[in-house]
Amino acid sequence: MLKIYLRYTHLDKKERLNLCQIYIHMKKVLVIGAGGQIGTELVLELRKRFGNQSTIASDIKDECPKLLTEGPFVQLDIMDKEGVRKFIIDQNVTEVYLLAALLSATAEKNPDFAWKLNMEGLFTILDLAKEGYLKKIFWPSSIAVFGPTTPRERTPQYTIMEPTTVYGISKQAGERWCEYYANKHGVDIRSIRYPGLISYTSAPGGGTTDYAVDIFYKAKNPGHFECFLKEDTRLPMMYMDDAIRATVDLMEAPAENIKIRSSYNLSGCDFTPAELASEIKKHIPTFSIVYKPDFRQAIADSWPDSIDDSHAQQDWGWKTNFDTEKMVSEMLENVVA
Ligand code: NAD
Ligand code: AKB
Repeated sequence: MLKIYLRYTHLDKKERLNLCQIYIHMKKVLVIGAGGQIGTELVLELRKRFGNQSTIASDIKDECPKLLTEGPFVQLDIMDKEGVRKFIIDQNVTEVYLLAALLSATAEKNPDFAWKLNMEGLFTILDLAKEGYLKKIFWPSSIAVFGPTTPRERTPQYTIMEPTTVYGISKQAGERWCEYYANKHGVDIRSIRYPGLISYTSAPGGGTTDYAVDIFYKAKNPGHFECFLKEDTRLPMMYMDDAIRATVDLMEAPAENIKIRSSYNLSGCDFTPAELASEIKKHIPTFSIVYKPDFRQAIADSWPDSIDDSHAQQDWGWKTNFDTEKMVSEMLENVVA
């Protein structure tokens, strides 16, 4: 330990102590799908907390995202079961964050492939944990597990779940399998039902909530936005800072606190396109918006308006930091259009 402390003199004291922590716990994290909207920011946060070498970023894309070049990157296809197994076992990976998936809008265009990608990768990782190769897994679910028969307002953790999209069906099935592996095989799986995530570091990858990111770029340039949802479509949303903090906090919480092994409801803020536009207009008074709903409207109509996340609050101390107003200010400050 002293060797580590004395060798890395270019690091400050906190970073050296972090490195020692890694050594003690032999934490080796693999993020699969690291080149996407969540992965990019998640890898940066994991490396900030546990050191650059602690976290291997991986993606089917062969090029390491520019922001992630400070630490290891490997090209991995989650559908290549044997390749993924070999890498995890050979590299002594201890934790996996499995992010690779097709999101709601893209999945509707290619349902067979979406089902395959969203489910097969999960089994590969669950089985590695069952066999004792992994200590912990993070796998994200979504508000898409809910459907038109779910209570829309402050949707409870336990409620009717009849999703109507292939994406939602894959997330609901995934949740059931996660809980099954936890109960039957003692797998330490942790999961969050993310709402629509809003960020400026990496573009969103084909979801129904993507309008709430694109609107900021168009508000800055050209100052006009054509929205693919109706003006009064309320959806649960969350600023990426909150989502990343929640994810790492959940993964670092003591195992006995994690009472839910399917997936936790999580709430940030909620708004309609019209409300978001009016908040943006406070900063850019000339901003204009028109509404031209497309096939994504039906998906949005099947999802909740807002989420009750009291279980996450009770079990591992979750609390949101960003309301709509604060999120809009941060986005407009940081988006480069
Ligand atoms: P994204 O589409 O931005 O990123 C997914 C990444 O996975 C991409 O970089 C892609 O290249 C990679 N990938 C695709 N196929 C792969 C394969 N076969 N092997 C390895 N990598 C592959 O998605 P995201 O928004 O970052 O979402 C990550 C996870 O979080 C998904 O499971 C998604 O369902 C879930 N989620 C996201 C949101 C959101 O608003 N972003 C909300 C709820 C749930
Ligand atoms: C999507 O719109 O598909 C995602 C999600 C809420 O899961 N952002």
